[in-house]
Amino acid sequence: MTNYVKYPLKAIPISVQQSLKVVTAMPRKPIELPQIEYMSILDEDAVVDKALEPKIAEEELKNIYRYMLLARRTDERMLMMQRQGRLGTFPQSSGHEAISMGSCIHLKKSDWHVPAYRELAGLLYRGWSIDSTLLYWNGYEEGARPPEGVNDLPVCVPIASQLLHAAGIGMGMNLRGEKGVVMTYFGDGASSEGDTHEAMNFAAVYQAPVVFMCLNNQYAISVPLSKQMRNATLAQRAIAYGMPGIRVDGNDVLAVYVAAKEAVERARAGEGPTLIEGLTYRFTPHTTADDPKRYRSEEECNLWTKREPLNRFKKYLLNKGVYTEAQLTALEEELDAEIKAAIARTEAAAVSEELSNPLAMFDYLYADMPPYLNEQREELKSHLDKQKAKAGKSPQHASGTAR
Ligand SMILES: Cc1ncc(C[n+]2csc(CCOP(=O)(O)OP(=O)(O)O)c2C)c(N)n1
Ligand SMILES: [Mg+2]
Repeated sequence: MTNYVKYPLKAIPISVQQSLKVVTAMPRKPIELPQIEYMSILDEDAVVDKALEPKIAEEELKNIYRYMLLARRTDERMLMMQRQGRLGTFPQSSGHEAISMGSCIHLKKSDWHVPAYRELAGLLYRGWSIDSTLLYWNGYEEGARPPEGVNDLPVCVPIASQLLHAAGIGMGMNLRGEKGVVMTYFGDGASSEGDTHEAMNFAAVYQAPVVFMCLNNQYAISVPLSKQMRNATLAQRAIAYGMPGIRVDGNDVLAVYVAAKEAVERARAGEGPTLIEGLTYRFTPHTTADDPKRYRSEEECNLWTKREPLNRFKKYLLNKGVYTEAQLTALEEELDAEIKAAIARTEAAAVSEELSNPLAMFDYLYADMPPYLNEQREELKSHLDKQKAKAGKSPQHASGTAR
């Protein structure tokens, strides 16, 4: 009778067990693993590495700058509005424009753009109006409706959940035989969520055409990177999943552009997902409700603010002769006027009968509303009618009140 050694799942004959022993007695040697690169092309003084500089058509350079600037000016105006009580709490996108624009510029309309919540530049570029952003952060779900003609998902606040959607969309495309790319965004904090692991593993196993763009801004609210991970880079996790990974200077739009272009080309060619880590810094508070002075030094913040992406790219464009100072001033004025008009439109819309009617919250969920919701709707309606009769006018939201 063979002498079996019990192994958790099945019985292994002693002879096999012995051959395993032989394997463990073999010399130790390093296992060859891919290397992780760091790439930076335009340094913080706007000095460009000529050998790495990508050839980008002037129109495309202008487009990238336009949407980076539009996002920055909108973000700054939104902060003032929030402080004036005209906007709800929101997360600023300032400082993250290079990661957003350097990557989504490579997408076709039919590709999928799956953002988190600091990709304002990319959203505006994809055709989302400034109005939609203002509505969204004032609590109106109308601001989450994607524009016609693009495959975009709305802003995603539940951390890392969008990565599963992105992996699923990519796997679905493969099953349907569609050729497209999914570009999705997440933070360093999100990288600690189980969802991130599941999304990357599935995307790699099924060779889904997904580009995972990590905005490593070194903080998850008040938690610094050192309390999120022990590894030197986030990009190196790509090795574990079996996909290419790279760390780029996330404040250098040219480096993001090159890394994202390569990743998108691989995805289109059926070569699966890529992880790109953009190293950047959140020089603003986490949201307008946060006070970063409580957990980090002003010195650190000032150091990184000097490295921010917009000014660096502006200097590059001026040096290259793509713009003159006068043209840039004119562009700023043009964009500021766009923002001003959008604010006027949305503040008027917010008090319109259509958007300010609280009964709308019952209207779009069920084709046939369950009886208990019908009852609640009737109760609210009679309450509002009474209020209306009392005030002699229709009930309205106070401006700046989130729903
Ligand atoms: C599933 C989930 N858990 C917790 C939160 C609360 N939350 C909001 S932002 C945030 C930190 C996210 O940090 P990071 O991924 O680095 O993104 P950043 O805000 O720095 O861009 C947390 C924990 C949430 N929105 N969703
Ligand atoms: Mg972060």
